[in-house]
Amino acid sequence: MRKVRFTQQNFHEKLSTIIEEFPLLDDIHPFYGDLLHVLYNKDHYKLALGQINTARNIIGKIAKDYVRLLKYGDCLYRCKCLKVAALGRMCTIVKRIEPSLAYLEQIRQHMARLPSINPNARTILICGYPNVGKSSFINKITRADVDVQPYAFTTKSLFVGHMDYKYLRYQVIDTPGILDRPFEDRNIIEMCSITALAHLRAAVLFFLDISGSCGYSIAQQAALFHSIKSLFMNKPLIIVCNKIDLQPLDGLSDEDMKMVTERKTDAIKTVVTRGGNLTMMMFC
Ligand SMILES: Nc1nc2c(ncn2[C@@H]2O[C@H](COP(=O)(O)OP(=O)(O)OP(=O)(O)O)[C@@H](O)[C@H]2O)c(=O)[nH]1
Ligand SMILES: [Mg+2]
Repeated sequence: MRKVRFTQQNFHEKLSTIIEEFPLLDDIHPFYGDLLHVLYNKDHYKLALGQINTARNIIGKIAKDYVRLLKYGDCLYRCKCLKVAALGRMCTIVKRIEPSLAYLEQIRQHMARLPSINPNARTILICGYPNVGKSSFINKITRADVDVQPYAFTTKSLFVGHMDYKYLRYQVIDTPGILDRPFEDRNIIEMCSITALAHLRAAVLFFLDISGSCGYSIAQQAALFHSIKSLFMNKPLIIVCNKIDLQPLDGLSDEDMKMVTERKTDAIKTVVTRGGNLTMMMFC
């Protein structure tokens, strides 16, 4: 009886630790809740945890039943058989939840690598089309070391860096590029950025590559601005015109200039940068 109870307690402790230590999606900050949903799908996650909970209960029931039978066991041989059967059934239950355990382990490892973003800290969020120079900028102003490459979707997840300015600490978040396309077509990488924009109370820097060397025209970038404008609501917004070394602002065609300056009405400021250099020149 002691062996059966001991095994049940062991399984109970181990499985309870797993259930308790995985965050409950409804209890955590909506930013993390949504991010986990985007990355792993809420339903799969809940289902896996639910299966572990069920296994824990079944093991408890098996132990209770067999301990009762053992109490009335009439000979040692019979008791031994009952013990073997009890342990065997418990092991079968655990073997059955193996795929759920493997899935949760995968999520655990991935979660551990997520950046530690504090949703309540003073935050600057860098967003825009792919390849416009967002990561170059965060690398300049913080000690973050985000990969910079001359092609789109170099950044595939959120990155965080910190900087101090006038004795205040700022959390700076670099997001993957977003393409202007319908919401349903967006991939997981883009949805990370959308989640950050939707949930974090942050000052938003919207990057525009005015030289077009990113492979997208100013018109395309302006269209993206319009389609995600609702996510900027109630947030300080700054339009950053980047890569002015390749294309000075005054050299822009009238049409493009109009598109850049139109954004002014939405933004509190428009600034220009070169090579992520912080000597920003304000032109509005
Ligand atoms: N000439 C010039 N090139 C720049 C400037 N800023 C960034 N670049 C270049 O633009 C390319 C893309 O830069 P990234 O910082 O990786 O752009 P990103 O927006 O983070 O791109 P994704 O992560 O793919 O969304 C790199 O080759 C940079 O060297 C700039 O001010 N001037
Ligand atoms: Mg990047």
